Order: sequence, then structure tokens, then C-alpha cells
Amino acid sequence: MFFKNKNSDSNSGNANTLLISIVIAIVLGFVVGGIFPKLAIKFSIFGEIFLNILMMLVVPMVVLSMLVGISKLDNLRNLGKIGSKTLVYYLSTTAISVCLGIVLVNLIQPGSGLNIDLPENSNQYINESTAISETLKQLIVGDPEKEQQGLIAYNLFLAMAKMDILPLIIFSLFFGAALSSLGKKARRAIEFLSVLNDGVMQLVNWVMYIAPLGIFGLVTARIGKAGGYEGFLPELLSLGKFSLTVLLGLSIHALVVLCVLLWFLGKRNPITYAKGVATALMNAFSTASSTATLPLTLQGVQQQNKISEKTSNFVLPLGATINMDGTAIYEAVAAIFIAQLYGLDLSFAQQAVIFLTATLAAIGAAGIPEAGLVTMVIVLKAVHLPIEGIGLILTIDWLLDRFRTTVNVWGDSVGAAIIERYENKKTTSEEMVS
Ligand code: DAS
Repeated sequence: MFFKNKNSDSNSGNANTLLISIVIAIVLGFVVGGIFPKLAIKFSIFGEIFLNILMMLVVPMVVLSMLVGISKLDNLRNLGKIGSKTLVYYLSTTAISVCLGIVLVNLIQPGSGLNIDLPENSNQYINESTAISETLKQLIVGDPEKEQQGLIAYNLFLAMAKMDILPLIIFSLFFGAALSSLGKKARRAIEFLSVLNDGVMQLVNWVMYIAPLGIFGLVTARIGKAGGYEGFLPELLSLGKFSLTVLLGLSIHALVVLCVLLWFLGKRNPITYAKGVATALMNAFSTASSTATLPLTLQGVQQQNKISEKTSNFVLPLGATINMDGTAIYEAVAAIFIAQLYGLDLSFAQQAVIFLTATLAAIGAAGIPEAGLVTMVIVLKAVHLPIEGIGLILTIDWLLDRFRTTVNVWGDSVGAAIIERYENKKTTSEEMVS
């Protein structure tokens, strides 16, 4: 078993084996997909099976891990405390990442002087209703067209079917708090839920056996679909400065900002900690989905990095849905890049609006492939930028999405370590007082 052996040596040995096999799978995926695109597409079945198995685990994992995590809190006051710390961390790291994106795109000016044909009306693929109000409304009732069908409970099952994670999180939050408030009466129920949660985690361990093949299928087929190196490289190079600006922002945020926070606030060694969640990070790159990666993020943070279930079961599902630092950087860079392309100078006030709406758009983006591209409409509409500009970056969004999803998952994992330390510090100080 990759992660369930008793002694830690064979455990870490297995983890290393898995890690190396996934790296080989990704490299092979790029080589086969780039050189033999038609052959590569035939391997998509492996990726689809792997992705569907992961998605099947997400709903039970989100509901059970949050229910168990919250209902095990000694009292509801603790829920408020861990909740506020988590939200402060998420909002501040997202704000930092948006600022980083805005500074870089203004310094590098990737869109200025770029003479490419600007698309006419290409917003036929964008759902106009992605307004801020719609995004916020989806926090509760999930998909808006389901709203007229009444009770959240009814929507709840639709949310499960449609993978609308946030309504599930909100339900689990309140139900977990209700169970916690029942005290001893709910103890056996909570223990039962805890065993179910362990069972789902065991399933994740088993899924790891097929991870290398699944990740190979996902990567190679997507590159094959893009037409191989001949297909996507010219597009990537024509938008080279834009891609580099995004990748530079993602790198600085992931390798500097988040590592400094992890080191000083989480008191963890960033290299060791990253190794513990490396499988999740590579899965995020391969699937471009924070939600599909959540089972592996939970497993890496809990089993490899030894963060308590109490903290990670609360922080990570929430993070996979509303904490997207990578997406926030992308929203800010892409919006200002489009303005530069069209020769539109943005005032300080407009860039401040971009700061706010890019933060919101990142919170509202779902943890699924290319969600950030859809919520970008909120940012563009807020400062009256041409939505058709999205058509320009569409062709390479699938690749940049992989990098920003990896940063999203890394930001969630770092958050778990920081919240854990402050939760432990609080418990220790409370013990000292009592
Ligand atoms: N792919 C999204 C995620 O899963 C991020 C994005 O589209 O920006 O995090």
C-alpha cells in the first residue's frame, strides 16, 4: 500500500516511488503528446477513468471530512476561531497575489505594442450571467437555474450531482456545528462518520496505484488535442510575454511569498512540506482541477505532513473552493493585458476595481478546469474592457490553467500548516491558563 505500511521507512520509500513514477508520467505525457498527437489522444481513456474516480471521491470526502472535522471541535466558539483565521489567511494571500499580478503586468507591459489581429465578437462562449451577484448567489443555491426549484435541500442533492462544492461545504459546516452542539449524544454518530471518512481516505490510497497511468493519459491526451508541439507552441510563443508574466507571478507567489509564510508562520521547511504534497501538486497540474485534487491534498497534508484532521478537514475543502491565489494572479494579469492589447490606459481607480473584482472572481471560480477564464468576465465587465479579448488567450488557457491550479493547491496546503500552528499555539496557551 502506498501510504498505509506500519514502518515509516517503507512508507516514505513507497511515496518516493509514486512521486518518481508520476514525474515520469508527466514527462512522457509531454513527449508523446507533443510528437505523436493522434496517438496521444487514444490514451485519453486512462485519464478520464482516473479523473472520474477522483471526482467520485470528492463529494463523500468533502461532506465527511468537514462534518467530522467540525463536529469534533470542542465547542462552537472554536469553529468561529478556526473559521476566522482561515478566512483571514485566504483573503490576505489572495489580495497579495492580485497585487503581485497587477505590479508585474504594469512593469512588463506584455500587451503593449503587440500587433496581433484583435478578435471581433468572440464572447459567444461566455455565459453573460457571470455577474458578481450570480457568483455570490451560487454560494448557497448552486446553479442559478435551479433556484426557482425551492429548498436548498433539493438543491443540495443537485449540488452533489453537479459538483457545486460550496453549497455542500455550507451544509456540512452547519450540520457539523449542530452535531457538535449535541455533545455526548452525538459521540457515536461522529465516531461512525469518522470511520466512514477513514474508509474514503483508504480508497484514495488505493487510487494512487493508477495515478501514474491516469496522469499520463490526462497530460498526453490534452497536448494531443492541442495538436502537439506544432499546435500549441506557436500560440504560446505569440503570447510569450503574457505567458511569461503569468508564470513569473505564479512562481514568485508560490516559491517566495507562500514559502516565506510557511517558514515563518507555519514553522515548516518548505521543501519537506512540498515533498509531502508533491503527488497532489502534480495531480493539480495534470487535472487542472483543485476539486478533483482535493482527496490527494487531504491525504498528503494529513498522512505525509502530519497536519491534524481537525484543521485540514476544515481548511482544505474550503480552500479548494474559495482560495485560488493562482487564479487571482491570472485574472489581474489577463484583464490588464487585454486593456494593453486594445491600447486602453487604465486609471489607478480602474486598477483598484480590477484588484477587487479579480479577488472576487478568484473566490467565485470553481475548482474545475478553466474556471478562471469564465469568471474573468466579472473583471472585464467591471472596468468595461472588451470581453472578446478573452478569445485571444483561450487557445493557451488550458496550459496556463495547470500552473495556476498547482499554485492554488499549494496555497491551500500552506494554509493548513499555518492555521494548524496557530490552533496549536492557542490550545497550548489555553492549557497553560487552565
Ligand atoms: N482550474 C481551476 C482550479 O481547479 C483554476 C482556474 O481555472 O483558474 O483551481
